Amino acid sequence: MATPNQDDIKLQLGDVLLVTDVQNDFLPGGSLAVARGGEVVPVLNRYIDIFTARKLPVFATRDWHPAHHCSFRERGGPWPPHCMQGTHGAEFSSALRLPPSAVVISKASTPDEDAYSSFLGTGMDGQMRAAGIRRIFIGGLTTDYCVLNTTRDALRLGYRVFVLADAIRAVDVQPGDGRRALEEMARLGARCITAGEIAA
Ligand code: VGL
Ligand code: ZN
Repeated sequence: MATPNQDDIKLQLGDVLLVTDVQNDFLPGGSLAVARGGEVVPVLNRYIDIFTARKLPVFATRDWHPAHHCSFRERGGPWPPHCMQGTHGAEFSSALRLPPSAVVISKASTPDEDAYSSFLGTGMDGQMRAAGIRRIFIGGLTTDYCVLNTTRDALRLGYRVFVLADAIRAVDVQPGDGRRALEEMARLGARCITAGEIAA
């Protein structure tokens, strides 16, 4: 059998779905709610169905801060308190249908360091390599922080990255941040796709 082409959008062994930070605090009603963040949930559920039907792995990341994390305003950081370990705000959306086999990656859990990339200090690269993963299909929250920084690191580490354009939303602290993040990811070599392209 011929080696599958790394750029072929057709799912293949070595592909992973990376569901990023679909946590209550980033969703409507949460302390750092992302505009229209809830819209990613049904779309991600569709991707989850596609990947699990093909027996491909699903990883799910969560922002997992201790109380008084350095990224919080009380410590001079940019954000309101959010995604504190063990709180309702840090839980995955109950509408997200993660499979029981999903590998959960917790990030930014050190009090004095922030981490927007899911690779930073999590061991995710090692876990993905051990699982034979070569291509990452990334969606979730937020386009301009975790998705952007994780994509940058993934590309640097040699993975192929497909950004799920229909399953991401931006914080947009500055209007246009999400659009610029998408442009940067594309410039760095990520490919933007939508569910219709792989569901066929
Ligand atoms: C994130 C804002 C604050 C993210 C984390 O994971 O995208 N954004 N903390
Ligand atoms: Zn955070």
